[in-house]
Amino acid sequence: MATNRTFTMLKPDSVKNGYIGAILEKINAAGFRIAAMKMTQMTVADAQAFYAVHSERPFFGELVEFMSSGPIVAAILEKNNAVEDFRVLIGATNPADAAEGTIRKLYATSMGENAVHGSDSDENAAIEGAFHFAGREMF
Ligand code: DAT
Ligand code: MG
Repeated sequence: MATNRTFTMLKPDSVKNGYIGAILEKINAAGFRIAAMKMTQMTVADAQAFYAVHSERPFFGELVEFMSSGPIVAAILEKNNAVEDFRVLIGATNPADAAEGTIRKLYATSMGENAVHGSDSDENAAIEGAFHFAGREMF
């Protein structure tokens, strides 16, 4: 089911560096409606489960450690073509390769600490949103 929704996390580096407001401004300006939002912190077990698809990758341990290291802002965003348009707005995984003006180009520091998450499909957007939000927290 195509939902026109995507899921994002402003990662621990964004929160630590004081970029919550600036990143939300970019998200707003790009025309996304906030359908759910909260500040939360993943446990190691949460991060292992959220990123289970990457469990065999060499960077998995580092990823889990980083993503559970501090608070994040989790959100569900709504817009036509949300998944694809949000991936364009955030830019490439490695900020060194991210296009000018993208969130990762502006606010990320490295491949591992790359400021924001964006779902890669409608199916994963629904799974990831449900991982962080109860039904009564989605609007
Ligand atoms: P994306 O977040 O752009 O969807 P991904 O799903 O391939 O990228 O990887 C998930 C996260 O894992 C990514 O945001 C940062 C981290 N990561 C990916 N490749 C990495 C690498 N080669 N070294 C360190 N961290 C990496
Ligand atoms: Mg991904």
